[in-house]
Amino acid sequence: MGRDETMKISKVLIIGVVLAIVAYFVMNGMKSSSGPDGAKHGWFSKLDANGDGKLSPDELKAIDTNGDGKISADEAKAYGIPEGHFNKLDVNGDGYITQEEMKTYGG
Ligand SMILES: [Ca+2]
Ligand SMILES: [Ca+2]
Repeated sequence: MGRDETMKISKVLIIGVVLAIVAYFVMNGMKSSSGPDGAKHGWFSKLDANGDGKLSPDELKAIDTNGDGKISADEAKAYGIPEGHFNKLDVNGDGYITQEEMKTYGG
């Protein structure tokens, strides 16, 4: 196998990977602009940076402005989460959304 051939194959691979990445972002962009008819809401897609439908601790940090590891009603409001969603997410009703509680919503 010649050197040129190897180069050609890796070029095709790179193009394939780039196309897959572009397609992934295009699809995600369409999802978040399609409005509230999906199961997930706008703030959720905004928060779910990698688009896997779940919120990781890192993603939750975007709302947790005081860094105590849980989301208070004020932090949720500041991020644009409607009060009704907050109450639904706060499963045990202690006034905070923990990562566990977010999991039950996302998963
Ligand atoms: Ca907090
Ligand atoms: Ca709670």
